[in-house]
Amino acid sequence: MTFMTTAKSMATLDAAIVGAGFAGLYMLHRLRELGFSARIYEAGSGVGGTWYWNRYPGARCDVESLEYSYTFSEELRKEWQWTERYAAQPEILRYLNHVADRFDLRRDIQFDTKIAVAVFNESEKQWLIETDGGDRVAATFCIMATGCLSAARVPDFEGLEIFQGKQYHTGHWPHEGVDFTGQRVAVIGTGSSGIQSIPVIAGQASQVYVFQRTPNFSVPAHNGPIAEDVKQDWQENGPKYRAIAESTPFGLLVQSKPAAHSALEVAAAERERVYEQGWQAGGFGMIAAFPDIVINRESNDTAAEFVRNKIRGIVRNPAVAEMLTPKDYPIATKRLCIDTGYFETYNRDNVTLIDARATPVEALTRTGLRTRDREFEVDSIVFATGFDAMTGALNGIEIRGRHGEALKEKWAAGPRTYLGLMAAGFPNLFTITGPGSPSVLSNMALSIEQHVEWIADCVAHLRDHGIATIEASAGAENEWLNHVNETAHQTLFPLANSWYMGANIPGKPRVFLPYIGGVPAYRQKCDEVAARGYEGFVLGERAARSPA
Ligand code: NA7
Repeated sequence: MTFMTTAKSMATLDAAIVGAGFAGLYMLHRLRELGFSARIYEAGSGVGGTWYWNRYPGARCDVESLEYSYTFSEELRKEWQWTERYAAQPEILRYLNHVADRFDLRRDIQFDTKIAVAVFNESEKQWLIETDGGDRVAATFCIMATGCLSAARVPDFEGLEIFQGKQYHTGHWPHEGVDFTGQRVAVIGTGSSGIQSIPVIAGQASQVYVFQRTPNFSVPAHNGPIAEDVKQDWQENGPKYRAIAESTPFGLLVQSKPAAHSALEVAAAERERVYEQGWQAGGFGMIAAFPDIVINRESNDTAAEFVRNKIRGIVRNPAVAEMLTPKDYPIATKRLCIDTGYFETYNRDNVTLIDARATPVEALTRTGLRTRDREFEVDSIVFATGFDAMTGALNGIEIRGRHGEALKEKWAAGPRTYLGLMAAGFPNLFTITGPGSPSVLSNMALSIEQHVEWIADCVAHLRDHGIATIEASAGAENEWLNHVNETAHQTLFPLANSWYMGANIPGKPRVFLPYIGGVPAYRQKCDEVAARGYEGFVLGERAARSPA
């Protein structure tokens, strides 16, 4: 489908924002504060993005609640009280609803609306946007707040339509919840979503069959209530902690005190002590202990072996423990999972682990599913099979820039952006936490705030200087892409078949999608670019009409 009408009869906006998650909500607020007219288009019936859709049992953020928060408003920061160290999905969704209400955002959000087409009109210098319901809008700026993990994916199994039981994808979980009591349940996939949901499902179901293609490294969350003194400390020092987090590679406080030396420079006993301390503390601390864990294979092996031994110590059946033990990729190069009782779940009598690499799921049947070896009769199938990460949601929209070029075509060999913010040939189209930015390799809340503020400052600059368009120059885009790739290849990340590499989607180009140069270097680059009059961007003609 291609946009055919002219802009004449359409509503016009300064900015159309796609998505009402963490990013879209703040973008709307920020633009409104600057006096722009803006509207969010959101596929769901409510705000929340990831936290609206991912309602599977056990869903939690793997970044600590106190850090996974907006910091742009002191009032908001002071009035909101997180209850748990790692907030569960309902609490995060409540938070985002609170934000939407507090800043009166809903009146500029159109729910139940997917953007189908966005085409840049060269003569008007506007984006012409069409929704799945046929609504049309013209906007000077189109801002994609579409999320990095929002295009849920069910593998292309034969028989999906003939299975008579219930099927669920963790990323599209029914709002009313699912009671698995007494059921036989198949769970396919052991990434974060599988690892979080399997213990909860196993507590209800009569029998759970877990189909594992690749075992994952996982460390305990040690979740629990946040102590009053910790809350108090954050009330007083929250901004200070955010500033410290911003100085760390992944924007996480837990990285603020890494050892100054390689994991290999300490005696084995000391290393073990450090890892044990991290394990006992819970969360990402264990792999943040030494600075070279994701750079040096030998260092990485020491951390990986520590976790492997933990798995062997927890899981009673040695054959099952071996199956659960990752061996063919470095720890943390697939996203490290943070769990509550995951490996312990395999000590239950009602949980069976199936090696879906040795015996892949071949097809769904009327009563369950079939591998090469045997059939499994089940009442429900849970697809914890992940997402077309970072590019899936964008490629799901027909986006056309100058000369009708499709973004999907431009990105056929992998996404090309400058700073993960803009793509050459697509003027006035911004991607919040787009490919080529730290995004999923950072605390998303922190990176979203940085992007939103950069984009808001940028469009205000254009308005104030009467400039109609901004776009990445082809040269800057090339240089950035090379830098993103070179930086990734200085690490161990490309060694894993991860969604960071696009490896989970058949046919997807195998390139490293986020930027791993670290939050501080990235922020500095963005700030410098802006301070030098948007270096690397082409600022277009004077506006025919001034936005706002
Ligand atoms: P992930 O991390 O992409 O995990 C998906 C899982 O599904 C993973 O174990 C895959 O195995 C598995 N998978 C995918 N396709 C198949 C087939 N055909 N057969 C068997 N198993 C399959 O998605 P999540 O939703 O768990 O987590 C996404 C992110 O959300 C997470 O990293 C956090 O950042 C939050 P594979 O490893 O590809 O062999």
